[in-house]
Amino acid sequence: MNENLYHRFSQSFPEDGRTPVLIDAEGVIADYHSLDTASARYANLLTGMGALKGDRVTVQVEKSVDALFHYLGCIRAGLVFHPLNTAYQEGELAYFLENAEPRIVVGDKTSIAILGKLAAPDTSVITIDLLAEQSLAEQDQFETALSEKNDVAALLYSSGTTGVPKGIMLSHGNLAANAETLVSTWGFSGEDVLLHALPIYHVHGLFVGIGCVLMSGAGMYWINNYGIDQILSALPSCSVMMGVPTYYTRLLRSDAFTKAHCENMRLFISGSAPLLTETFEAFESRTGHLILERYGMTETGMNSSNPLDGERVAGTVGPALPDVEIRVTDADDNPLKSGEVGAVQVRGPNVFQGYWKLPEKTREDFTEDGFFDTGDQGMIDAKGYLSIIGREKDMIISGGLNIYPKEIELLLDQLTGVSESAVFGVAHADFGEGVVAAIVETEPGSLKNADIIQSAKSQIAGFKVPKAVIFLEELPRNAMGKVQKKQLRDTYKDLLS
Ligand code: MLC
Ligand code: AMP
Repeated sequence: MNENLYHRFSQSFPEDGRTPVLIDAEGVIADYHSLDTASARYANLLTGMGALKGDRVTVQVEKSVDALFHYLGCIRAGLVFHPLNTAYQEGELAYFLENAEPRIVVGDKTSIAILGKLAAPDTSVITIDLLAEQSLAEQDQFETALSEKNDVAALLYSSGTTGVPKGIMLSHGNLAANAETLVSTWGFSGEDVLLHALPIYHVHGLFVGIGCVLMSGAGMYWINNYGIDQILSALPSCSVMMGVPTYYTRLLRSDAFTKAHCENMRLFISGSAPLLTETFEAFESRTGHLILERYGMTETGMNSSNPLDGERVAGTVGPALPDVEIRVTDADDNPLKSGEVGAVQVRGPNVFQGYWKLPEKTREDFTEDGFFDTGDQGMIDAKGYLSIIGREKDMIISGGLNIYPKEIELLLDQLTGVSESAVFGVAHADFGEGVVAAIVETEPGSLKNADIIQSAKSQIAGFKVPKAVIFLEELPRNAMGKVQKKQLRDTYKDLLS
């Protein structure tokens, strides 16, 4: 059997190819037949450019319909799709291009010059616009590549506590199994229209959103950039919405948002960051809907979800998905009893194939009996519902995007006049958590906040740039010399709210 993700999707496509798959404010953008032929043309074009099964295609482009068709073309051709956040700057991109060793690099007008400069000499570097134009000359049929379950379909990077990004290898089997489980857990069908406003360079928008739609023959209302007016005008045409918590807090802050917008909606899903109980409650009282919170990560796809039909409990991420095992353990990987807090570990067909070129690190993160250690701390209650209590990893989640303090600290420490720094997260009214940098100067009084922020802005993606900088005479440390981030978080907890 062909385990290629696109092949698995295509088995759920509606019989009538004229069924809409993409709509927007103007009407139908694409039906299933045109999605199939467009992805075939991209697959023909990419293979014609010399890309072979398993080759990486690195992509840094704004969200668009062409970007979606190109993604599906890569999958169909058995190529490894490697998407990058469009906010990444030159210094960040250099590492990804060197490490992933792509055969083809795709950018857009704004990024192509830098991508071209950074790519290895034998790489094809091309804009998505030119690809789209050239694809029109290709055959609109393509025999989807034969893939095995464990063949890698996508490579997504996550930074990690050392500040060096790790490539996460996700297979066709991982992505298909998770999409199928989510379709049945959340009751997706051909009747659904998903409000798709998430970026398509992360797991949430790329695999969860698109995966649920294509694995059930549903439709998507396609929004390239999250904007409150677009969401409000889209909602009445939709039945399901997916978002990070910021999407919901922004909706609640809009006085124009009422129950009437939700008349056709059956489900609001939140994930990628903790949803505050106050958001859950305010949303219920405004709309009558209980937001369904689920939990996942790039390495594993989705692991747990509050139920579609049963009780949705605020502050929890629900029971494990049907084919996923979740346990909470002590430091020696021994399972703990319900109610006890420990490491969250996961096993199942959703769990990734390993870190790209890092077999040692992969071994470290799996237990002997095959569970992946997520780095999250949690607790499972007597009903089997998981709560995420904290993180063992030093990580900030801002507006659903992960930021690893080490990476920012390494950058700040290199600035002239900085002796040392500590980066931590505090509550932020819009983004859930916001980045704060504490800096010790080599000469007290010599640096200005604005200069530090400006330097950071010129070197790293905007979402990682500290929202506030504070100057300290020294960093708080324990007897072992370790910086006390908890103390910093507690002292400055109201700085950004
Ligand atoms: C943008 N900015 C952010 C930010 N996004 N700052 C902190 N955190 C963020 N997430 C900054 C910009 O650099 C800019 O700074 C200013 O805020 C406004 O930028 P913008 O582009 O206008 O912001 P906006 O379009 O409003 O974007 C905010 C957002 C977006 C929340 C809509 O970040 C978003 O779509 N987040 C979702 C990310 C996502 O898909 N996560 C899933 C990961 S998968 P300045 O200084 O220049 O003004 C995963 C697994 C799982 O985690 O379980 O799902
Ligand atoms: P990423 O590495 O971007 O895939 O982010 C995954 C991390 O996001 C997880 O390890 C969790 O720490 C966090 N996360 C995802 N969903 C939730 C949720 N519903 N509640 C709390 N944390 C979450």
